[in-house]
Amino acid sequence: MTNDPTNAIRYLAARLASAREVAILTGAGVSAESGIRTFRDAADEATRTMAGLWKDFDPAKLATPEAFDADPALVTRWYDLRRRGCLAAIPNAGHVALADIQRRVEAGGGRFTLLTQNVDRLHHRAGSAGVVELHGSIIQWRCTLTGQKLTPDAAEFRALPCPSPFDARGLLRPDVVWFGEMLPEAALDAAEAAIKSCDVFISVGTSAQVFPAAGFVRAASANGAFTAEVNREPTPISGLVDACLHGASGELLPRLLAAAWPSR
Ligand code: BV8
Repeated sequence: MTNDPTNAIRYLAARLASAREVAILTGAGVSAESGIRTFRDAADEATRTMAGLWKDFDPAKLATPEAFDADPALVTRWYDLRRRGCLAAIPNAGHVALADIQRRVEAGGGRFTLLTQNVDRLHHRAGSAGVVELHGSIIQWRCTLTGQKLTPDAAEFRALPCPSPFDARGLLRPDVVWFGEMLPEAALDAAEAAIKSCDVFISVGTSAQVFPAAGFVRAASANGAFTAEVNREPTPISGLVDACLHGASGELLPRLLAAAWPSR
């Protein structure tokens, strides 16, 4: 395992350029440079807008079915604030580099899977294709009774909680996976397939604390994949991976792309 970003970039780039199948897992850190608050970092200038709500509440407590049942208005308000922040955010250089890496791998006949824990859909807007949303999407909401989905416009919700247009007895909830809820089966199947067959697995911008996603690197490594981490600070998987790039993904991912595919 190497720690120096420059050497590690060269080391990982060589693997990436010759990979048959690449799987990349992303977390909230990838969207931090787009001004979207991460879950476990201290509030900083870029995300001051949301610090108010975050300052007083523990996301892990609000991101649960129990919190919604207990106070649907508060949870709806928190998610609607985050939703509008995500809609206003712009994909950053890290998102764009990941979309470019996918195009390069696929142009060379390789397979590429992007697994994201993020719910902001910035990967989609940056041009990534076939994104696997492990924890759903905050842009889409669904009826608590019928499960029917809709995408609200960018305006603030007028009523808190929001009545469901599909069934007057229901409410609208964000189409995300809360703690204690199962991940979508199709997403888990896609993750399992990628982890089994990839020869390069990269974890980007995640504290590797939320399962089952936090276990993916270990599983990929056990299946023989070359594993790497791109993260601002060390995490519980830093000692496990073959290459560690510590720094901002918005800076490191474009460097990795350029090193793997020097501009032709
Ligand atoms: C499940 C959607 C089976 C909502 C999220 C008790 C009962 C039930 C389950 C459990 C339980 N105890 C434990 C569990 C399992 C639980 C879990 O893992 N808990 C943890 C806290 C221990 N998991 C679940 O419940 C999952 N479901 O297991 O189902 C089951 C069912 C019933 C009973 C038993 C089992 C569901 C998990 C999904 C939860 N939903 N999000 C929402 O968004 O509000 S999770 C949430 O955390 C986000 O998705 C987020 O992405 C994810 C992980 O966090 P990170 O992405 O890693 O973000 P974080 O802030 O932590 O870290 C950011 C990192 O980026 C940092 O390291 C930072 O240094 C770095 N960084 C910052 N800036 C940059 C950067 N890196 C690079 N560049 C930068 N610029």
